[in-house]
Amino acid sequence: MDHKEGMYKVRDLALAEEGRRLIDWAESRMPVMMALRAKYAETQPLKGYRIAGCLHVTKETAVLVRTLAAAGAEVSWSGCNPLSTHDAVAAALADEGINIYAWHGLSVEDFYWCIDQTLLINPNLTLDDGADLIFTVHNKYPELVQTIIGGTEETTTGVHRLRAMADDGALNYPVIAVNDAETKWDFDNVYGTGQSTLDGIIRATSVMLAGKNFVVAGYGHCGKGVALRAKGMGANVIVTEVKPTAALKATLEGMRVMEMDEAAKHGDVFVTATGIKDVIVKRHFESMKDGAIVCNTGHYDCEINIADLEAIASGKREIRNSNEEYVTSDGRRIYLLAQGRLVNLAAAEGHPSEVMDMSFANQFMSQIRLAEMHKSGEPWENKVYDIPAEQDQEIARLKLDTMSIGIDELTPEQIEYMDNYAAGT
Ligand code: ARJ
Repeated sequence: MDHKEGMYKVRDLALAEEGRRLIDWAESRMPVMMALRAKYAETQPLKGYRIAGCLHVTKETAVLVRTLAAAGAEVSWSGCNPLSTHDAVAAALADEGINIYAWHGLSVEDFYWCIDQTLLINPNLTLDDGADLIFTVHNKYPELVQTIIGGTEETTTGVHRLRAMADDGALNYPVIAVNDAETKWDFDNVYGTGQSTLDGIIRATSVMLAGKNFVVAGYGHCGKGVALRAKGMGANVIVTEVKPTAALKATLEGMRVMEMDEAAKHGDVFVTATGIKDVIVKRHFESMKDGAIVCNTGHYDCEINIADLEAIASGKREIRNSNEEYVTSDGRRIYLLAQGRLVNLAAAEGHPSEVMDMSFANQFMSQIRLAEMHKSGEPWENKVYDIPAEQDQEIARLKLDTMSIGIDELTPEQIEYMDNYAAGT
């Protein structure tokens, strides 16, 4: 372990060169971020701001970190999941002078120690994925709230937590819900999760997906993405849901919908994508087929009740990377991937850079917006804010430009027609 007090703690600084190559590769796929970096390196909108971030330490996140630093910010960082840190990327960031506390496979105790360290810079902005950092600030270091002007949140689960906090009057500074940008949830959550989840399952198992009964729990944006891609690979997709409209959508999109109690008997592969705990529990494990593969792509590791699996297992062994074989007392083998943590980040590399390009453009622009709000001297309320619709269109337009895709423009006559409610048959 390489540790410099007040600066970094990473697995091995000697990995920095490998990490730099990974980040350079990601940069070559993230043209929107590179354009924003070039633009804001000139104007330094984040100069004088100290940002503490808690988000998966991947090559894509490193591009965000470099961009925040290029715009003038002082940055400190930790990972938001014990299994998603890429040690080479962490080493490269430490080597570039970023305060970073992250290594792969850390304990839950060390996870919170890392968050504590990132707060030593006395941040005035926070950047979360899952709200663990902002929650730590509120719970453990409430005095920091006085100098924090705002925060941003990356993911659905975090936005849920923050809205609940705001409803309780317990949120003590404004937060922008990056997740709720159209250029985030409609791309990252759907196509990002779809590809990276299958990538994680394939890396951990190498199984053929065609012909498998592939059970997806939850047909929100993430579950839908996974189901669509699994279907595209030739799997028979079964969806389980609690929400009637989501179940109907899944049905009309060609998925079979049934209760988990029934799906448990048929599934060859199970993926949870609900954001809710105890989606797969003891009675489900008890009815699964020999050889069933179980994993999660929701934010926290509570969707699959692992204690229940342990309770019915007579033994377990790691059969491959990110793949543990549990043998039940009646002799069936059940394979749990990535210890029930985000399979796409723990067993693969998370979403592809191309889609994180838009998610992180929203993060970056939202941090700048908070700094601008602060400079304007007109503070916001302690609420959860959406990103402005113009930001979505601007980022989408930038992305299209980098893909050399042109779109049409409305003529003045068309605009007039749209606004004219009197025009009918
Ligand atoms: C960093 C990633 C990556 C990646 O945006 C996604 C989200 O909402 C998360 C829930 O924790 C994960 C996050 N994500 C997916 N892929 N963050 N780098 N490559």
